[in-house]
Amino acid sequence: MTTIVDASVIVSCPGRNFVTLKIRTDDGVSGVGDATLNGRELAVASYLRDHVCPLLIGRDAQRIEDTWQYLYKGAYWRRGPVTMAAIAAVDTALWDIKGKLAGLPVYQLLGGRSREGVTVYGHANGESVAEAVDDVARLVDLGYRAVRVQCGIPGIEKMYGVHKGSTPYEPAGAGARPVEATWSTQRYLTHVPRLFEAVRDRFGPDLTLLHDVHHRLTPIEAARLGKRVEDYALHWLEDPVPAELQEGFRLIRTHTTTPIAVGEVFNSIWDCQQLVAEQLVDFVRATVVHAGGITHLRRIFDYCALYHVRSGSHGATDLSPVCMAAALHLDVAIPNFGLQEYMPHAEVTDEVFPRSYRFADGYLHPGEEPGLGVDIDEKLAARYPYQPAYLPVNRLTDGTVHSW
Ligand code: KDG
Ligand code: MG
Repeated sequence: MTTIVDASVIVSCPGRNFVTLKIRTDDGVSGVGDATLNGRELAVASYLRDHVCPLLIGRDAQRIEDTWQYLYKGAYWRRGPVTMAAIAAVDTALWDIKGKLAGLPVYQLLGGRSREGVTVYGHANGESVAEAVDDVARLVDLGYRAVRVQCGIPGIEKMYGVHKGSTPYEPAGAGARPVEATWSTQRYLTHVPRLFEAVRDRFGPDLTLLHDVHHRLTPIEAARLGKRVEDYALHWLEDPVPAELQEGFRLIRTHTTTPIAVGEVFNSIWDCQQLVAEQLVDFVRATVVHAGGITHLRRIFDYCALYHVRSGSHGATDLSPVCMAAALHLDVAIPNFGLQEYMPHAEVTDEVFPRSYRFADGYLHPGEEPGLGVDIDEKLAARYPYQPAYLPVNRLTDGTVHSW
């Protein structure tokens, strides 16, 4: 038996806030797990420190499934982003330890490679259509095979996914309160088709294109947009509506053949059970940190495979390099991999999280180091203390709170 002797939570802000769990065992092997929940970081840190870490001491580090069930069923209160991010961190760290003990990269423990590399999509954006089209060219030059495109909308001041400058896009704003943005569905629906018409004109039919609606439409509005952009053959239209109402996606499906991706905020298989079983979506975007770790995400993707639904994991910068490493081991192993989002982290983040995964020719490669191939430099992390930061709140022009 390999016994857990220590579990500590590291909250740090190298470029942005991250919560990381480090588990140590009696034979000197340690593992890391990401527990970052953007804008609610300290809630997960407390859940781990106050309620989970004490329970881990003395447990067998090799019993990953049993520990998962113990934390999930044993809490009585199931699911939810805070609980599932905490369980994910423990699960990820235990897979890291298991890989190191076996002397194998984690993907080998998941069945080995199903592909040579993990195809990723990058983010292109611009205030205007012309700027966004130029930004697509930048990504194509970097070797990306798939590109998500967002652009400013005339009359909407702060548009999701659009930013200036060369630093990575970061929607969470530092400060004690969220910034507020305004939204107009009418303006958005009029403008987006023009963007994709321009992108297809410049790049032709072969480039894989995606767009993130970021939960802002109703099902019938989403149906209208999906129908309107069919000629531009998007690979997916992401989060067209908030997905609490799973049956709402039937309405979208009835009207359009534009493929649908959903689920970056999902934290359990039950969030997509009906969406998948009724084949109402094409890609599930859950990822390791928010969906219960490698163990639970594997269960979600195996379930998806029965219904021709593929993975499309979330990979924004608020998921730490620990989450990205874990996602890549799963991506490279599962049979129904679709696409992986990749937003490179800031340099300072990469310094705090040394990692073996690397980008080449449009793919990410998890690397061959035993375990996940990622760690946290705790001394360096301590130089970047937590800073309050929140995601924006959205309002309609009359002041009504809308989904952001
Ligand atoms: O924390 C929220 C971000 O991760 C989210 O806004 C990014 O929608 C997103 C995406 O597709 O990357
Ligand atoms: Mg998204």
